[in-house]
Amino acid sequence: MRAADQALIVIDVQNDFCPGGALAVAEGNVIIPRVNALMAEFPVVVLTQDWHPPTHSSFASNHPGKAAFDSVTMPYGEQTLWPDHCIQGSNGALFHPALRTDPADLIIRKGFRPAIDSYSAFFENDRTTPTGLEGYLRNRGVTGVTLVGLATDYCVAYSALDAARLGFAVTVLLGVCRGIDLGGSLTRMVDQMRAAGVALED
Ligand code: VGL
Ligand code: ZN
Repeated sequence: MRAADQALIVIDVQNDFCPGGALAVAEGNVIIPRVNALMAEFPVVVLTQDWHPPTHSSFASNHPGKAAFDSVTMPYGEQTLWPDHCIQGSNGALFHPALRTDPADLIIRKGFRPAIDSYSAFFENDRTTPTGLEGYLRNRGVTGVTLVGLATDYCVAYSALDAARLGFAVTVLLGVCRGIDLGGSLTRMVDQMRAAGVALED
């Protein structure tokens, strides 16, 4: 068991990000056995769940004339548009059936406000609206976080960068993540994580 101040944060291991899902990440399901094994090693375990209303502004379907993977300018900056995914209450929003959820102490949902997307588990895409996760971790005495899950270059990377900015010691286990890689985003975000002092391991 890791030290009492170490948390595992499992990002978005949901049906829609696994093969066959609406925003499938190649091999997204392959990481699940390692995620399950890791949960037994950490005294604090958090799962995140992307959780959008059907009217969500990150969906291309809500922007007439736009297609999935186009981008638009929102009040908070550039926003990539996605296929409809992780709609609240849908099968696609459920955790993958092979993911063990019993070991989780907390499940944090994000992306539920129609007007703003939330890649990070800590802040929405304006980088200022908190999800509450920081307070939870601090109240539990957590100083170090290890991140795994989907997708490496979006929700995992944004979460890791925010955690580093907040002063947590951050490790990302790249072998227990899979990426979307849109226009070179995987290399770009891995470089950003390294530059921010995130420990990158397998
Ligand atoms: C994610 C794009 C849109 C992710 C979530 O989990 O990385 N990516 N919503
Ligand atoms: Zn999403």
